[in-house]
Amino acid sequence: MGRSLEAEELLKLGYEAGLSAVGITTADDLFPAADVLPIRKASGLADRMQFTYRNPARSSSPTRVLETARSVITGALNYYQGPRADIQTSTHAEIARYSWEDYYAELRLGLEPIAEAVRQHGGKAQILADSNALVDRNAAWRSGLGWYGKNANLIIPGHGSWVVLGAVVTDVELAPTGPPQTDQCGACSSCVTDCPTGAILAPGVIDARRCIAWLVQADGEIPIEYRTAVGNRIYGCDECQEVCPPNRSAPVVIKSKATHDSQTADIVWILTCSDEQLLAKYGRWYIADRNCDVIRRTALVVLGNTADPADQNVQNLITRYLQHDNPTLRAHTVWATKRLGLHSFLENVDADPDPAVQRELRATVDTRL
Ligand code: B12
Repeated sequence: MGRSLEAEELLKLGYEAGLSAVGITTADDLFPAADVLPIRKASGLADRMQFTYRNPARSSSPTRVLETARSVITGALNYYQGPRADIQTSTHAEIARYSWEDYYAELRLGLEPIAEAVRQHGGKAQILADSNALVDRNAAWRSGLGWYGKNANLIIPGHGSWVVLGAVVTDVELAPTGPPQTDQCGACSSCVTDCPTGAILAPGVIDARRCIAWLVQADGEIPIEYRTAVGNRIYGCDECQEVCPPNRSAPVVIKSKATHDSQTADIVWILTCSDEQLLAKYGRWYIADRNCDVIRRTALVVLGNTADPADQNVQNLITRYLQHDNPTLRAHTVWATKRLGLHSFLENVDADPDPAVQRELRATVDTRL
């Protein structure tokens, strides 16, 4: 190994490669995540989520990523793009900002020169971007990049929480940055009061069973009591971030410009395309078991919440999905049909043998119009 690698050089490389914030922490186990993950799992707040919950001890330990790890270099990439494009039709749905484009690819490009410099000095380096190997917010928080907002997001001074987070785990010992930032939300609790489903139970505590970001990606049924709140969201939910004051003044630093087609999804297309077409377009999304019916189910909820019931395309979709092979889709279509006030379409499905569909037929639904 040549001369020793300085922390400052690595931070500089990260900034030069486009990262919005770069920091360093030790490879010690991550707290509070190591304590909090098992508690959230045991209390049910994690619902059926796997991710970092699959093996909390592993996801809280940088030395499980690299046995000889001594340091973790953390990086944040601001993906904010300013005001959203207008939703152009009643069958277009909103995609959360972090999924407009592949920001994890860009984040990785920012982390690569750091990993490369470590390797050139004879060290080992492992890049984590869009991985469940570590609790990213905890590593970034401990390296001083930002503070935990009441919405649990890491808020980075000057950038807000519109960032994706990643890391380089290395066996090189580096001077940590920091200290961890203390709360700067103060008395503001806009995210808590404006969450459409009341999913923020206490500062930093999200109940995944109510969080729309999880409800729209979890498989199975979207609980009936939250379907109206899903609104026009097909993937992710930005509400607790849109109302966050530091986020409203976030700078636009990313060079790319997401098109209308990247910011919104056409529900009619989603409900008529093949699995192959859907995965070709939205394969970057987390889709459990690559089961496209999960996305179609959410699309049916959006249809009920936003579409024009007089639209022939919408009526055709209702007719078609009331006869779908998948009972979960039929059940959600019954809900959408009632929500659109198209009750007469349900006359022929009274005898549906599926218990979930029967439950939906009996349920009371507020008609939208
Ligand atoms: C599972 C997961 C989810 C789940 C659960 C979210 C959650 N809150 O845990 C779901 C699917 C709901 C989700 C949603 C979103 N996610 Co997500 N998700 C993850 C993932 C894979 C693991 C997170 C995790 O381990 N959570 C475990 C729990 C225990 O952690 P926590 O809720 O953050 O809890 C912390 C706080 O409670 C804090 N804490 C402890 N005590 C106290 C006390 C106080 C007073 C406070 C304020 C905090 C606090 O410490 C805890 C441990 O770190 C990470 C990627 C990764 N590998 O880390 C991305 C990640 C957290 N998600 C991210 C994003 C962008 C989102 C969404 C914004 C996407 C969207 N627009 O829909 C939403 C935001 C929802 C929210 N408000 O949290 C980013 C967050 C970036 C940031 N600035 O924080 C990450 C880091 C992905 C990435 N690498 O960029 N996500």
